[in-house]
Amino acid sequence: MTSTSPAVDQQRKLVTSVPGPRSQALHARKSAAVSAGVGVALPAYVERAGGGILVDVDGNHLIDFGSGIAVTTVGNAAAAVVNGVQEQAADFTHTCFMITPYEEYVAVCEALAEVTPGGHEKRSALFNSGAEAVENAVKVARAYTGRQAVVAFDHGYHGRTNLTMALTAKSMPYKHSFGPFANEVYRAPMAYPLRWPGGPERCADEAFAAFVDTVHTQVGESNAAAVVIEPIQGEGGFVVPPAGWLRRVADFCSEHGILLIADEIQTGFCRTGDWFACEHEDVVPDLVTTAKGIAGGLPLSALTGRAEVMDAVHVGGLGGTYGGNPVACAAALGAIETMRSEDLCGRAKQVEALFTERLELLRSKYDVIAEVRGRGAMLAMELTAGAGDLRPNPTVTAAVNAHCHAQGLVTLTAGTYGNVLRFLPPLSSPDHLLREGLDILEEAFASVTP
Ligand code: PLZ
Repeated sequence: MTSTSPAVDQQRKLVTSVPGPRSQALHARKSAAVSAGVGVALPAYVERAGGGILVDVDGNHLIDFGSGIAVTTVGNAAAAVVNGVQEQAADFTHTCFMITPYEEYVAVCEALAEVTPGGHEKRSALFNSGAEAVENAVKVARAYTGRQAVVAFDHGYHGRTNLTMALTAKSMPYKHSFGPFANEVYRAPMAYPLRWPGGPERCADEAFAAFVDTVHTQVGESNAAAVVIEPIQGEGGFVVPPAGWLRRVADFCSEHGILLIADEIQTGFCRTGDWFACEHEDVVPDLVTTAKGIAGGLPLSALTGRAEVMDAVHVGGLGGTYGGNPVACAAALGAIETMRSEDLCGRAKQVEALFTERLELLRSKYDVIAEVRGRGAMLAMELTAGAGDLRPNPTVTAAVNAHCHAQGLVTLTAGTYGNVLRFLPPLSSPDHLLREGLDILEEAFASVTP
């Protein structure tokens, strides 16, 4: 356990069913007050959290394998984040950086220049959500290149705003009934080894050829402003492209003056065992979008890129009332400091070793588990019909997930077909909770598979 979470007892404890009566009462209020469009995966209402535990209003201590979708990488209510937030909130909560600026915004941009891939000169701009960072990446790429088209990938996820819905691949629940979508967005096949028609061995070559073909025939190289890619896909099911594929995409982009936008919103900030997932592939993107793990739970996102690209925008072209809010910036400075001082990249690699051994054991036992994949503390298993039949198995996925929830383990699903269980534990979680969570997962498979 890290030093960031002393307050919450680091033990799983179930004192009621999950969700318990108080959570159920709150959920009834939720249904009467909150739009039905806002779904809830596990209606256990949280009161406190820290280390690897979420405490609900009934007093249940749940093991967290989700980090609020890869956000609380440094742990919930991490000490440096809490201190930064408290001090900053007492000093001032808002001025609007575009009106009267403050040091914390500049300091976050300096930190981003240090930790993002590449030693070149960089500039950043700060926003509130991941989707907003992606939207601004497209704006900057268009302004710099004077071109309009943007290429995204099958199974990709980039947000819920109009432009990012267009970039996101999956219809239900993200796009269904919400069109029309922004135009000049094109989609290329993703290098998805398990599901590549020619098989995993041919995936790298054939997927690269298909990408080149899409750009050449459907877009035209000279019309393409940017290619937007998650180096490991998040919502799409933790799809890890074959080694070398991203490098080839990057080289193709630079050959044709197309900017490479790496969406590291889910993969960034130590999650995969490196500061950013592109590093593993030795790829230096022109623009990087970050959010989630950046500020330990406060809403903050960033766009970081080559100085000449980021500075190509006219003065006043980027901004927003709250972008780079001082309290969120103070939280980010605390979170980044914690990642450094506690070597959370190293911790993510330990988590990978601990999980991979257990998940592979499960895969050898249950043939519905077609693949274990991911990197660092971003790991997943894809469930299929079994015995070489790759038809997606969302039914067993949902049953395993529900069993985990009832036992006090917060797991998440993902994937275009809803057949991926994904694991994103906070890097502040002690080993004994990770092991206990994996025990519960094992019981879940034993109880739901015939
Ligand atoms: N890009 C790669 O993972 C957010 C979304 C969950 P926002 N992923 C979780 C949901 O159902 O809304 C995400 C991401 C990648 C962009 C985003 C968007 O980030 O902060 O949710 O806007």
